[in-house]
Amino acid sequence: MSNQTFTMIKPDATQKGYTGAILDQIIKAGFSIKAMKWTRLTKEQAGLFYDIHRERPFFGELVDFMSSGPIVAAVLEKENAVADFRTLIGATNPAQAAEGTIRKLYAASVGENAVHGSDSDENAIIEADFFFSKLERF
Ligand code: FUP
Repeated sequence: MSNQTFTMIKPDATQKGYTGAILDQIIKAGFSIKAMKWTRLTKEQAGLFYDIHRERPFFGELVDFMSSGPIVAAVLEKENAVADFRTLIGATNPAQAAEGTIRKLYAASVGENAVHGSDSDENAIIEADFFFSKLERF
């Protein structure tokens, strides 16, 4: 069990002005920020990040959406970070997300679902390394 996870606040949420509220909810849930940046993915970068979904029917839409506006990328630390963060954000489809979760509060659909959270310790490391060098983590 690792104590770090990786998140993105996705373009739908940054463009609707939810960045501050989402960060506030993350911090109040006990996560501390180890690295963070405001950036925008190119289509190529979004495709590389979601490479595992390349053969899925929604891949094109996913890449278009994830490169459609700015995102916040961050590395978060807390005991049991991966599982606790998945609980905080709720189900991939906001219609199935539990009350009070970030996706229930801020997501519009399964495609535009406000936040990303790593699904395993292994992927948390891969995803954090995609965005951040060692010099950017404190
Ligand atoms: P999650 O781990 O909750 O982000 O969900 P997945 O890894 O299953 O999916 C990654 C992203 O693909 C989701 F955030 C949104 C997108 N997606 C779709 O657009 N349509 C789908 O049917 C499933 C996922």
